[in-house]
Amino acid sequence: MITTVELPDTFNAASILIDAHVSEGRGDKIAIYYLDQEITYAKMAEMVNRTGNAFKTLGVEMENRVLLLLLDCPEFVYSFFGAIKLAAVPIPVNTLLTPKDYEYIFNDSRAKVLVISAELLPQVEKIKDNLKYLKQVIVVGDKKVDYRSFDDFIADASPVLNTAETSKDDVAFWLYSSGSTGSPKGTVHLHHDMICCADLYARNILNIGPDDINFSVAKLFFAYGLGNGSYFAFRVGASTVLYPGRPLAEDIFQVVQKYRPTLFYGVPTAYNNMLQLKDAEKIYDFSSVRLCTSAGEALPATLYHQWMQRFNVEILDGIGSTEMLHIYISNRAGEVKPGSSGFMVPGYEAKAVDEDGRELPQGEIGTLHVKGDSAAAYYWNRHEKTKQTMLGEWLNTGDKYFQDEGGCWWSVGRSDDMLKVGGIWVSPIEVENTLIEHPAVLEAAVVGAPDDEGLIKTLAYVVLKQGYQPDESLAKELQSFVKNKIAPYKYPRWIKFLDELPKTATGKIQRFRLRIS
Ligand code: 3UK
Repeated sequence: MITTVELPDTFNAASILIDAHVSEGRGDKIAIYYLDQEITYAKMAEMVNRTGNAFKTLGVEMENRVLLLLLDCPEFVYSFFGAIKLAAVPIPVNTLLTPKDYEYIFNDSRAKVLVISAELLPQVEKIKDNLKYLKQVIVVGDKKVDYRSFDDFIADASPVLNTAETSKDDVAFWLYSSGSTGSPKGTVHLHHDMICCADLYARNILNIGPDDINFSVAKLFFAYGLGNGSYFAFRVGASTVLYPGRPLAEDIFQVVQKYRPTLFYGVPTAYNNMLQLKDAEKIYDFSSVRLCTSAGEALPATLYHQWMQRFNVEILDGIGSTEMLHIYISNRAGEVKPGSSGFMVPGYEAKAVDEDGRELPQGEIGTLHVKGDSAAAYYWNRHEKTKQTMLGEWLNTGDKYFQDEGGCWWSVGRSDDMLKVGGIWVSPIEVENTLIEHPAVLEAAVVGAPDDEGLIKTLAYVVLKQGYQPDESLAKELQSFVKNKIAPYKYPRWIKFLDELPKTATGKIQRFRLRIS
């Protein structure tokens, strides 16, 4: 087990993740599978250098930010590590946002250069007159008359690039945290952070090695996807499959069948959608996958069991965040506790605290604070938020958790989602997980709503599976179903049927949109 990650004071993440493979003789190994291309470590290192040199010609210097608004593709990797090798600061941006969001992020970051997928250009063109700092746009994909193409941009750039002299604590990249309320926050990560996550989580928990092929349903712009789809593989000389399309269930299965990944990184919604495909386990070959992971939101136990039964491979649920960069509490292969987040990843520490920040005894629900070397240094230009979240060595996750007698951590929702009904905590997640065990229910979101007395009770929004009709008798049936499965006081006093649930761009249910005050 690796419990501490030692790095020299002078350190650049691109040296270990990109250049070491060539200097240590692994240049011919495949780093990236993309459509019909197989990109070796040598080719990747050359393209990283060319891209870094091309950034220099635009005047990009140490500490300058570069925005990446890219679908998953090799140019993402070249731009990300090309910038890092220069000591510039790449900022991968969520590709599912609105023009208004881009206006905020681009101006907040003050980046002068944007690398963008051609498909996403229309989203930015709508707001281009409002962008105060952006000067140069490089387009990946179709050639656009008004813009410089990525291919032209790097065509004459030298394939040799010296690594900038960075310290292990230099800023390496930012990620904007999606946040269900308020503006997104530029979360600042340092050069040592990626190595820390790769060693503590991917090597310790997934036992990742050079023969692994990684495929992440979560995209590279997401902190979860960035590790899964890039630096986990590059830490150990393994391969990654990059897929630019939307993660529809059939397409995910087809990607798996084509590239035969050994590690599959999903999110609960994706597993749920994949399970909705009748006979998928008979139609598609999933046998190359030795381990699946899940993060982003808690994986309900029923999904774990259904998946296990049909695909015979474990899903390791683990909790991570943009701030911690990757997963710090996770289930272990062979020892999964379905419905839980699992145990501490070696090298991290956690505690559940009360409102005054005092550590609570085992078994009590509190706010989860976590400590570990991959934690973000601060939020850009958000001093108050930084002070509320980064508490010295500890980081306030805003999640409600408790630890059982065995040391396993269980999520009971976000601080702001937890409900007190009749003075007792009710976890909306527990009620939701119970509802989706009912054969008619596809998805559920539970929120607090006031009754005639102004007391908070639970209200469940339910999306039905195809073939089921919403009516009063089904609502009653669902209520008694919950009453019979968990503590009766937790049953939803009201059931409302919806066609779909409001979700963030990354697929999390937005309970706050459903709340009635
Ligand atoms: C929630 C979970 C229960 C939790 C992420 C893995 O999701 C990631 O990052 P975000 O910044 O959101 C963080 C918040 O999402 N959450 C995530 N995973 C779980 N809740 N069980 C889980 N397994 O509220 C957390 O604070 O979008 C996940 C790796 C890197 C990540 N950035």
